[in-house]
Amino acid sequence: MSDTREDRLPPNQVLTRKWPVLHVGSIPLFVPELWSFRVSGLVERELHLDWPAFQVLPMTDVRADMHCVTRWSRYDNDWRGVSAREIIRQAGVLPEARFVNLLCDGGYTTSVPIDVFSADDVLLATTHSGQPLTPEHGYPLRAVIPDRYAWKSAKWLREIRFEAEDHLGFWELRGYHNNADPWREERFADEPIRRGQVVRRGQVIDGR
Ligand SMILES: Nc1nc2c(c(=O)[nH]1)N[C@H]1C(S)=C(S)[C@@H](COP(=O)(O)O)O[C@H]1N2
Ligand SMILES: [Mo]
Repeated sequence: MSDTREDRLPPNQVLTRKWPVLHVGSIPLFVPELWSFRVSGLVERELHLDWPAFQVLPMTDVRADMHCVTRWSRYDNDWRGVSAREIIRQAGVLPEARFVNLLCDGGYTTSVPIDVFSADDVLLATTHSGQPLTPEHGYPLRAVIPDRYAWKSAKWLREIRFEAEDHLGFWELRGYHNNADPWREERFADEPIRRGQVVRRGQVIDGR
């Protein structure tokens, strides 16, 4: 796609050719011997992989645009990693699973409904532009969810949990929109959601 295609830039975004680094907290130290990746929750088979085991999973290439809610967009990011569909298949995700909760080194969390996670361009990425991710961009592993604002693309990913319930993540608990569709400009929640609230299918069902 060409950079000049008007329908490629979501509303009120600005194109950047640089690659900004954005996160809360500090970059976690990667210690290969201690690193593990877990797939848990409503699955037939929990996956528990060390770094060598993760790297031999089947890998897929995805070229995708990236849209941060702070209004920068970056086109044509070439990612390589394990597709979300491959994870779903290997773990045997159960039909009761409705949400995917993403947990990172350092405590950052976010979540998406399973249909968003199941899109064919969702990856657990290990490389960008043919090179291993740099530490500031998520080395060794990050989520890439191109159809949502980039705060859903969790860096330093360590676990994904398939669950019936949604657990609001770091930014979602701080007033950001839980759905985060850049084309609909879902930047902020109409009503901030409080810690402890339970949300199912986007509806608050328990307002403790
Ligand atoms: N673990 C973790 N992942 C994170 C964040 C974070 O604070 N912690 N920030 C998110 C936000 S707001 C954005 S815009 C992207 C930025 O990714 P980049 O630094 O590779 O550009 O990472 C997302 N993933
Ligand atoms: Mo962001």
